Amino acid sequence: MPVVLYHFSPSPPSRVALTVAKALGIDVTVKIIDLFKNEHLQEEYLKINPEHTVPAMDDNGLILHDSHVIATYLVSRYGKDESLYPKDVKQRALVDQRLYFEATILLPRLRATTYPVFFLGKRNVDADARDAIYEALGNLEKYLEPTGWVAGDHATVADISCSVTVASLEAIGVDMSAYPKIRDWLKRCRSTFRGYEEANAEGEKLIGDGIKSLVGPKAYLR
Ligand SMILES: N[C@@H](CCC(=O)N[C@@H](CS)C(=O)NCC(=O)O)C(=O)O
Repeated sequence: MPVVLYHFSPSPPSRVALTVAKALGIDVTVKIIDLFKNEHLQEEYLKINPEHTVPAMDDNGLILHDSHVIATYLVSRYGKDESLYPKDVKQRALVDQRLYFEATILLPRLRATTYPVFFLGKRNVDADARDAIYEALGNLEKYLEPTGWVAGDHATVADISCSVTVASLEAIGVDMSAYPKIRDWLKRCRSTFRGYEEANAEGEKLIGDGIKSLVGPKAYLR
C-alpha cells in the first residue's frame, strides 16, 4: 500500500512532507484536507491527528503528524542512501538543529502573521511580528555562510524544510533583497530536489496571492 499524505498545498509544512516524498521518488497517495473548509476539524481526520494539523502521514498503519518527523522517517525508511539525513552523529545533530530552527522559529514566525489573516479576520501585519521574520532570516543568512547549505556541506532534509517555508515568506511579500545567500540557496534548492516545483508551485501561489489580497502587497515591507 502506498504511503498516504494528508495534505493542503498552501501549508508550508504540508509541502515539506510532499517535497521530501517526491525527492525520494516515493509513490504517495495524496488526500486533501482543506483547512479553509474546516476539514481538519472533522471527526475522521481527528482520529488520524488529534492536533488537527497538516501534514499527517499513514505508512501502512504508522501515523505521524509533524513535517520534520515525516521528513526524517521517509528518508530513513525509503532513502537509497543517507545523504538527505546523514547517519554520522555530528552531521545528523546539525541537520536536527536546523529542523528545530524551522519548527520553532521560522514556521511559527510565518504562522504568527498568516494564521490571524486567514482564520481570524485580521487585515494587517504587526510590525513586531514582521520584524521577527527578518531577524530569523538574518540568522539563516549566517547559517548558509560556510557551505551554502543549512547543515553541513551538502543538501539535506533541513534544506527542504527551511527552504519551503522561506519560499512561502517570499511569496507573501517578505523582502529578500538583503539576503543574497538565501536567494542563491533558494534557487539551488529548487533545482537540486527532484519534484520541488511540482510539490510547491500551487501552494506558494495560493498562500502568496491569498495573503497579498487580504493585507496588501506591501504589508511585509519595512
Ligand atoms: N509542527 C507542525 C506544524 C503544522 C501546522 O502548524 N500546520 C498548520 C498549517 S501551516 C495547520 O494544520 N493548522 C491547522 C490547525 O492548527 O488547526 C509541522 O511541522 O507539521
